[in-house]
Amino acid sequence: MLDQKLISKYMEKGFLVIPNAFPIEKINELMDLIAHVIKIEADRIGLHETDKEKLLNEVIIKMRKEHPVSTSWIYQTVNNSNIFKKFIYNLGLEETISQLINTKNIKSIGTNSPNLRIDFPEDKKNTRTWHQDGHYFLDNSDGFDSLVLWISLVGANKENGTVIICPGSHEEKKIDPKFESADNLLSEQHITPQQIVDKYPKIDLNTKVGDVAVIQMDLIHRSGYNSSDKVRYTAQIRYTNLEKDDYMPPQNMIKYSKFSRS
Ligand SMILES: O=C(O)CCC(=O)C(=O)O
Repeated sequence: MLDQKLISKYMEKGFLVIPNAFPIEKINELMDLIAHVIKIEADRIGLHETDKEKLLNEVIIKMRKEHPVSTSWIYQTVNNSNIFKKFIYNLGLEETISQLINTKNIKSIGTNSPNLRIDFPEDKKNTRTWHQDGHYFLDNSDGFDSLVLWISLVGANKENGTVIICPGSHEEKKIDPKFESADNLLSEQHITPQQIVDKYPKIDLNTKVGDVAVIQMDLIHRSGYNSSDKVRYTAQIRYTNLEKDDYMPPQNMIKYSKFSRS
């Protein structure tokens, strides 16, 4: 449960960092799973390694350079694994979420788009530029009815490209974005105009393993640049208030890609 002071801070700034939001064992179990999936693919292409840290960094970084399709397969495979779903749907933060999206009943929390992020050193292709998640997730129209939970699976900071936010920018509500349609590699983009971004100070979220950031749906934010030599692992899930009259439950389509792995 959050006290009123923290709730007021969230309402004013549009974000909150909750330190040590859940036991480290939960993160360890998920990181074991990620290393396990990397090992399945690494063994298949002849990159034999058993050390967890090496699998999570050196091996997957090498794979991305030499077998990029394999890293997409790993990403999608983790997202669909039993352990990832168990992790993301059992964070145990329902009371906090209910307070922040203001549901009358704790049962009235909807979810959308749980996903792992694997942010590689020096990558620019998969990072997100300035945006508001409210343009991508239409479950509720009011930014305070939904939020993004951003989970630090490793420590995140400026060096490894942590998320950068514009505190207070949620007050703008939804700003008309510049739209870029999807191409083969990138999904569609709703980019916040730079002149709006320039009005705000910027904060690089500094988080430790097990900390979570709560981001109001209209808050302007972006990915940083990972200039370290390690992968930045995070997980995200969106929560929505399904009591609201305008609540639209999303309908997910099952889509399969061929994954021509070498
Ligand atoms: O790079 C990040 O961790 C933030 C990504 C993000 O803002 C998003 O996926 O909506």
